[in-house]
Amino acid sequence: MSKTPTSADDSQRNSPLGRIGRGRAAVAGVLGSATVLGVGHLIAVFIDPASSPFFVLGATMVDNTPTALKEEAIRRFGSNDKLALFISMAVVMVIGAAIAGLLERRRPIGSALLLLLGGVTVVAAVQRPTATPWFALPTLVGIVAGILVLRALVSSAAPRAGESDGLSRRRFLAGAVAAGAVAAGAAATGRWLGARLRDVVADRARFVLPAVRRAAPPIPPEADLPVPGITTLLTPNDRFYRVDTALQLPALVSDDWRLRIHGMTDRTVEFDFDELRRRPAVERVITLTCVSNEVGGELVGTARWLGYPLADLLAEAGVRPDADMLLSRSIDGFTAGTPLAAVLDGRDALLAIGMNGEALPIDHGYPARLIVPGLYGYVSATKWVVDLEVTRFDRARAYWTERGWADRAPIKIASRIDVPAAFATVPAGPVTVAGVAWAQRRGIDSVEVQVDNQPWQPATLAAEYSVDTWRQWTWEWSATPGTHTLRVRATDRTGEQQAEQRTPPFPDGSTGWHNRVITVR
Ligand SMILES: Nc1nc2c(c(=O)[nH]1)N[C@H]1C(S)=C(S)[C@@H](COP(=O)(O)O)O[C@H]1N2
Ligand SMILES: [Mo]
Repeated sequence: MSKTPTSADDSQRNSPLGRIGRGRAAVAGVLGSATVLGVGHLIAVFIDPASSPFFVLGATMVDNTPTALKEEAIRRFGSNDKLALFISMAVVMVIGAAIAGLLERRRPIGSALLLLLGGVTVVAAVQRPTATPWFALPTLVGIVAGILVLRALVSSAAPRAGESDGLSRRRFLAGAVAAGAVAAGAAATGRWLGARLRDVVADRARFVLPAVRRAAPPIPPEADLPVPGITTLLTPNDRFYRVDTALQLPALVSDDWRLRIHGMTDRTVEFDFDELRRRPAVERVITLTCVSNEVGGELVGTARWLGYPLADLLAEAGVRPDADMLLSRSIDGFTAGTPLAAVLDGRDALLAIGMNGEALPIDHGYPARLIVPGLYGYVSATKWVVDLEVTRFDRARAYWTERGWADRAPIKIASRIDVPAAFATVPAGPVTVAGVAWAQRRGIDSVEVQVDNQPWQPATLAAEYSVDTWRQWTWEWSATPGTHTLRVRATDRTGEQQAEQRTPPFPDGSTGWHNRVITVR
C-alpha cells in the first residue's frame, strides 16, 4: 500500500511532534536545561550550596583544567579568571541545550541527552571533596523538572488538528514564558534563601577583632615613599589580588567555624573562636605572593595580618618528630602542604583572622586562613581553613601538587618597575623610575636598573620594613629623547642575584628580569 500525499500530511499533523520550528525547539531545549540548573540551585540551598549543579559543573571543570590552561586563564584574566570561566560555561551550555531541543523534535533524544548530562553531573556532585550522598539530589530533581519542561514545551509547540499556526504559537509562547519564570525564579529564590540561611556578610560585619598583644611595628615614612605611582607598602584590601579555586565563596559563619589539628600529633585538638580569643593575638606585616605571578605581574600584595602564631597552636596538639608536612584544608576541599620546618622555625606563620585592621574579607578567607612568610600561596595560604593535619610529604599530596606543581615552593627573588607606566611617553630630563622588589625571608640587598645596554646602575632602596615584606626602590634617570628599554634586577641578602632567564610560573614560580619600553620626547 502506498501512501497518498494527503495521508502523509495527515499523519504528520496527527503526530504531536510533527512540525515544530527549529527556533521554538531550540528555545525549548534552553529552557529545559535552565530549569535543571534553576531548580537544582534552589534544592541545593537545603543541602549545601556546593551541591548546586551549576557549581558542581564549574568546580569540576576548574579542578580538571589542565595546568597549562589554568596558567593561561590566570595570565589573561588575572583575578577575573572565574568570570571568564562562567561566561564560557554559559556559552557552551546554551549551545548544547539548543541542540538538545532540536533533537527532541521527533523522538525524545533531547530528553535522553539531558538525562545523560544530568547523570554525569550527579556523578561529579557526589565526588566533590566535601560531598555527601545528598549532593546527588539537587541535580536529580532538576533533571526531572527539566525534562518535564522540555517535553511540555515541544508538544505545546506542535500544531493540533484544525488549529491555526497563531494559536499554537501563542500557546508555546505562554508555556515558554512560564518555564523561563520558573527557572529564573527558582535560581533567584535559591540565591536569596542561601544568603538568608548563611548570612556571612552580616556575620563578618559583627565580627570583633581581638585586642592585639604584640602589634606590628608602625610603617616608617622612609619605607613607604611618596613617589606617585609606586606600589604602597600596604595593599588596601579591595585592591589585594585574589586567587583561588572557589567559584562560589564559602559562606562560613564564625559560630560554625572550628579548626581541628590532628594526624601525627600527641592529641587531637579543636578550637572555636571563643577558645582562640583566650590566646594572645599578634599582628605582622607580610607580603603574600602567588606562584602564578608573571615577571612584572600583579599577583602579589602586602597586608597587616592579625592572628595567632601557628607554632603555638601546633604545640598544643604536640607535633611528632617524624612529621614534616602540615596539610591544611579549607571548608571547600582545597588543600596546601606546608613544610613543618617553615611553620616551626620561628618565622611569623599565622592563623590569620584580620587583614589591615578588619576581619578578613570573605574572598580572602573569612573567618580564618593561613599566612606563612616566604612560601607561595598555594603551599601555605589556605583560606577558609578548618583542618590542619600533621603528616609527611611521602604520604600526602595537596591540591596543586597533585596537578604537577612543586612540593616545595619558596618565593623567588623578584623586582618590578611601577613607574613610568608601560609604554609611557615622558619628557626628556630627570625622570623618577621606581618600583618594588621582594625576597621574603632573605631581604633585598640591592636593586639595579639598566637603560638599553648601558651599564647597570644602583637604585636607591627605601628603608626595609622587614625581610618578609617587599621593599621600594627609586632611581633618577636623565632621560634622553628616543625609545628606551628600562630593566630591573635585585639581589637578596644571601648574595643571590635574580635570574635573567625568563621561565614560566609552572612548576615553582616565574623568573626573569622585568623591563619596560619608554618613549622620551
Ligand atoms: N581555600 C583556598 N585557599 C587558597 C587557595 C584556594 O584556591 N582555595 N589558593 C591559594 C593561592 S594559589 C594563593 S596565591 C593565595 C591567594 O590569597 P588571596 O586570594 O587572599 O590573595 O591563596 C591560597 N589559598
Ligand atoms: Mo597562588
